[in-house]
Amino acid sequence: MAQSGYSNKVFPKYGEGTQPFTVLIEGNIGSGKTTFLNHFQKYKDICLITEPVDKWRNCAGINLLDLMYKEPHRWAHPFQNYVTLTMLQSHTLPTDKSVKLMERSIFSARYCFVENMHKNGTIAPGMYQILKEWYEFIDKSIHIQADLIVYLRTTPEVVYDRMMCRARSEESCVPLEYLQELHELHENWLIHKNFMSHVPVLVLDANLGLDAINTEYKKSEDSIFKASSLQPILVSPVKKQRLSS
Ligand code: TTP
Ligand code: MG
Repeated sequence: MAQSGYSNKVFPKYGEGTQPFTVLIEGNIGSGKTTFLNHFQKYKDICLITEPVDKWRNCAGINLLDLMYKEPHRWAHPFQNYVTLTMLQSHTLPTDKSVKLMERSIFSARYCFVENMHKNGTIAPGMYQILKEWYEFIDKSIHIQADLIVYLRTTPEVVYDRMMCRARSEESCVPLEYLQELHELHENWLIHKNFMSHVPVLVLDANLGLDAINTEYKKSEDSIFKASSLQPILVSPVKKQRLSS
């Protein structure tokens, strides 16, 4: 049966023209995405959006992240549905700032996590198909601003050690192989450019320890300010005190 109606008309996507220059911070689990974002707190005109992991750990009192790791065959699919919703909320969140910096995106959920769950059989073909159709529908109807991707590139062994040290309770069962699989998918996407090749990618060496990484962060600051034409203004010391109190 023919699809109804709209075939020749181009309708605007939801959220089109509402978002500022947007930088997506990507990289494996434990690569330092939150730390990277925190580095930009000192600037005035930047909207920082950390990942909605708190929502994933507390969805009306239910820890979906934990359930996903404990019973993946049952919970990975609803979990990824919720990730999609919460990421969309972040992508479309209104802001009057000139630049938005986001920890992850709907794209890493799709190209790395969901692909991996499909490949290793954690989600059944029907579940994968539902998520694919959601993504296709979103592509057509919702505007996702993406002007630059910062890839915090690591080796799986380094992030495995970090993940074990920070000891987020839900992740205690995550094996090194899982991080290796996710690493390959990040590499396919951001280095080999299998998807979204039109968005520029800035690659940083995120294996470095906290001291050395500051130089890498500085490099990225310059690139972000240049690409977005933002004149960086520091948050005043008084405000800074208020933020941290
Ligand atoms: P990350 O999104 O990698 O965030 P992080 O805070 O661990 O990273 P960083 O240290 O660099 O700040 O992962 C958060 C958790 O959510 C992790 O256990 C992996 C999981 N996750 C999924 O299972 N599916 C997804 O689609 C996403 C985005 C995360
Ligand atoms: Mg984080």
